[in-house]
Amino acid sequence: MLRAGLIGFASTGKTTLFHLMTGARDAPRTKGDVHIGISKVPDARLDALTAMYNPRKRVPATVEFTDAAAPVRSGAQALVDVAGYKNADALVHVVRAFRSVAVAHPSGSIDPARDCRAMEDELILADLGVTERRLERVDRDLKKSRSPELERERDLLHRCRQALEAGTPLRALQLAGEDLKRLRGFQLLSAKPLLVVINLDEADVAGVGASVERAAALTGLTPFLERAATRAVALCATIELEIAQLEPPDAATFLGDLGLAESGLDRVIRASYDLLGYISFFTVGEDECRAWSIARGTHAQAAAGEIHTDIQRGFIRAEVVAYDALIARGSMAACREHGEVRLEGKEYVVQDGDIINFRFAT
Ligand SMILES: Nc1nc2c(ncn2[C@@H]2O[C@H](COP(=O)(O)OP(=O)(O)OP(=O)(O)O)[C@@H](O)[C@H]2O)c(=O)[nH]1
Ligand SMILES: [Mg+2]
Repeated sequence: MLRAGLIGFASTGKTTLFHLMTGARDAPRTKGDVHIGISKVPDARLDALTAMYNPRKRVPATVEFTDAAAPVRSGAQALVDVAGYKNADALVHVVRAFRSVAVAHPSGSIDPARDCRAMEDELILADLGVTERRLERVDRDLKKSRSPELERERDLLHRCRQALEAGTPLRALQLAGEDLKRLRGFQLLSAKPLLVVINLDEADVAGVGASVERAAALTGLTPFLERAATRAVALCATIELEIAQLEPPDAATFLGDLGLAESGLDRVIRASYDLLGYISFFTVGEDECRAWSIARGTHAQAAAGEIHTDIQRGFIRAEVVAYDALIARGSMAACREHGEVRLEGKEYVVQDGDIINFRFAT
């Protein structure tokens, strides 16, 4: 499951977006609280597979969202120790571009570019603190006993500190292999892929549509968004929330009137998947049709581990058929007849849309 933490200054629309994404309809959240909700990933392919198998259960992939009230003074520092942020795969920065005079802006004016830079500084500052503390600990440990792993960790921490001091978020560091894994282990906020959600004004939605370029130009965010590992989605959270409460045909009409092909929920989820390089594979049967999310490039055996560690451990083979082939042939049996069900080993790189039956020994 993909985990995303919503961040942003006070009253930018984080909780509104949280409601949109998770469908949570409960009482207003109290300040200082952290809330976690689950969003079901909309997936037309899972719909088609469900229609084919008519299973007892349809289980979509899920994204877990964490929403905390904006830390008023302590900034991102307050998020450093919150599990939902520390463990997040990505951060979603909700930036206020809506103008409503009814909602006060803590900085007194609407300026999305300023807020994006300020949030970046907050993340960097918070990471600098964590990096310093970690470095002190590693140095202390190294005095007691030398180990090559600790030395590599220290070198990487030095690199992180250098980048942070220069005002560079760690997600912009070009790391690979073990260092990338180590960096993830540090759980630093600026190292996480960042999705910027531009919370548009109601009056701007029709002109912008789903175009991030137009939204960025309108809100002065173009230079900021040209950075690496940063993607954006433009939507108006309050309008999207209204639309989400309509019956599907009405919702489609409303979206169409605004020049939108997809709901805000769909766009935020898809952008998150793209940002993280996540893909889906499916397991099918009469009992259950289910979508699973994995990072692009994941091998079959590791993908099996998403389902159950026993399947990963006892992995023998993966029976794989491409989604398009299954839909074109109309059934698994027809795919088998035409030799379209492949037997793959543990090193097979799972492709987006693969339908997999894992064979394993218990
Ligand atoms: N006009 C307008 N108002 C919005 C929009 N999104 C949110 N708001 C309003 O702004 C106020 C704050 O929204 P929230 O979603 O609670 O913001 P938040 O970021 O969770 O705020 P904190 O948790 O207090 O930091 C509410 O009154 C929302 O109705 C929007 O797109 N347009
Ligand atoms: Mg809130």
